[in-house]
Amino acid sequence: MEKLRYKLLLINVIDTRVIDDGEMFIPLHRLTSFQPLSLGIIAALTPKNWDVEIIDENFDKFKYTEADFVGLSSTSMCINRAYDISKEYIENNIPVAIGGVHATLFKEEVSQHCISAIVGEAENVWPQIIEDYYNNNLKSIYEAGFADLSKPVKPRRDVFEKYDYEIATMEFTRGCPFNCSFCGVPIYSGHGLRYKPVSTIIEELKEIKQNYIIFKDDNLIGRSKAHKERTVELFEQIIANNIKKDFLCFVSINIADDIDVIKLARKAGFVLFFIGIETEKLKAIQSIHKNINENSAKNAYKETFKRLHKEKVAVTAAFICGFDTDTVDDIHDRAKFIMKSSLDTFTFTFLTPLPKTPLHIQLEEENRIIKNNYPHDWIYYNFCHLTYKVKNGNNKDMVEVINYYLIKLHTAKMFRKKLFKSLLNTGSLRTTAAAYVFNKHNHVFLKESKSLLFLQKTYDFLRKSGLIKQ
Ligand code: B12
Ligand code: SF4
Repeated sequence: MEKLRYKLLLINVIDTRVIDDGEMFIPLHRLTSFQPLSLGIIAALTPKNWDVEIIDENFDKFKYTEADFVGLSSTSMCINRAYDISKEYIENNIPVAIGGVHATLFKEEVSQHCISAIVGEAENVWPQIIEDYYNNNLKSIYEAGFADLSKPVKPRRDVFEKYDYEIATMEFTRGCPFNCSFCGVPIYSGHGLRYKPVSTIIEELKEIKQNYIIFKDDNLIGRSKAHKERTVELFEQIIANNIKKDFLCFVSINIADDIDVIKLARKAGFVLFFIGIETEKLKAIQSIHKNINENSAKNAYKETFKRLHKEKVAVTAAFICGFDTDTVDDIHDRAKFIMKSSLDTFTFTFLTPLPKTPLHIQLEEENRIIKNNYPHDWIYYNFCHLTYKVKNGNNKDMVEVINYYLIKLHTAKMFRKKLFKSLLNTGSLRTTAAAYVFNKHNHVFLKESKSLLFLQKTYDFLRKSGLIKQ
């Protein structure tokens, strides 16, 4: 007899194994883990006679849980753990589907470790997968392609209630029109920008209870005038609908070109922009085809940071180490730049030739990839390892200097100094608090800092009592 109710288990797979001496990988701090939207979307696509449970490994280590069907979402660096989890279920005759970046890039590899590998976006295939499950006819590979975001699936946010996410996740677009050689986004999410209707975003925003919301879009501002107009419409509608939240988002540096757009963004509640600065050296920027940064880099990004700060917007600047133009001295310079510059928070990681990117293809052609025992070696592609042979000097010196600064830059003292500067530069407690929240997971020593925790509690109190508005 057919069952009346089924159980679907969806897992956001995070591999936090420590692998080498060089390992500096920090799992996301549970308070800054963002809701995994993919799982909310799959839950929404699942028929009502299914109970859906999620496990987010940023919070909970996976323990075997009974289910009728299991869906795993994984990046490349976590895929070995996804294979281990999948094996456990398949041994118990429970079918497993794996989707996400890695399955999209390596369907043949992934399909050997599960029942169904999903290439692309769940919206197009999940209802069919459920049908095939009922008919015991699951295919080994599903080619889903890109979803039509003009008819978006509203993620089921009730499944996130299991965890206390401090930051809710939203998405307006998918894809990125730029071509940075180290980045997988144009390959994986597409080179054009696909948009959800602004009205859907507003509807979703009205239902979110968290104060902090991150737009997970790869690049919320895009490149062209038409892109800018869509983003401006989003800002305007947030204001018109009187939505009072603190927003964080990822943007390219051209957001700072237009002061009116910055003003509008801040009025809508966008208090922090995460920008791929990558390096302060012009020649390195040119080597990775990040042309959009060239002008701003010429004056060490000073003007850009100043414009944003003047409008009370904080900057999280992402830095990368190990470009072909980089020497050990360049890494010293990069770290000094981070310490001195007015940027509010930062990330500092190893250049990682993500699979199928132009950078990976180039290094493979030059026979310089050293972590290539796949699938095992995908675990090294977590931005904490050198997976290729550096061009200048040797890997040992490069790893040593990067690790040295990883520790030196991530101290409570540095964090306090940056926060103090944020307050001074932006004159806004609200903006400074957002910078604090976003970067918490980046600072392992933070837990030791009682003064910072005291400040956060005080700020939360002031915000809740309505004393902080700007
Ligand atoms: C937001 C984001 C983050 C957030 C975390 C979000 C979260 N809660 O997981 C933050 C900023 C913390 C982050 C961190 C990192 N990230 Co990140 N991140 C993203 C980003 C921009 C969006 C992901 C997202 O939410 N998409 C929205 C949802 C709806 O789409 P989706 O997840 O792709 O899911 C769809 C399909 O893939 C599919 N699908 C997914 N899973 C499943 C499962 C099943 C069963 C099925 C059927 C379908 C399916 O259907 C979904 C709906 O359409 C992507 C870029 C991108 N364009 O995807 C990078 C990306 C995933 N990140 C990446 C990386 C490398 C990292 C870091 C290592 C970076 C770093 N320097 O430290 C860390 C690792 C953190 C960790 N511990 O895992 C890479 C991964 C590359 C790879 N080959 O694996 C990406 C692709 C960016 C890039 N540069 O290429 N990231
Ligand atoms: S601008 Fe950002 S998301 Fe777009 S290709 Fe470059 S690094 Fe990737």
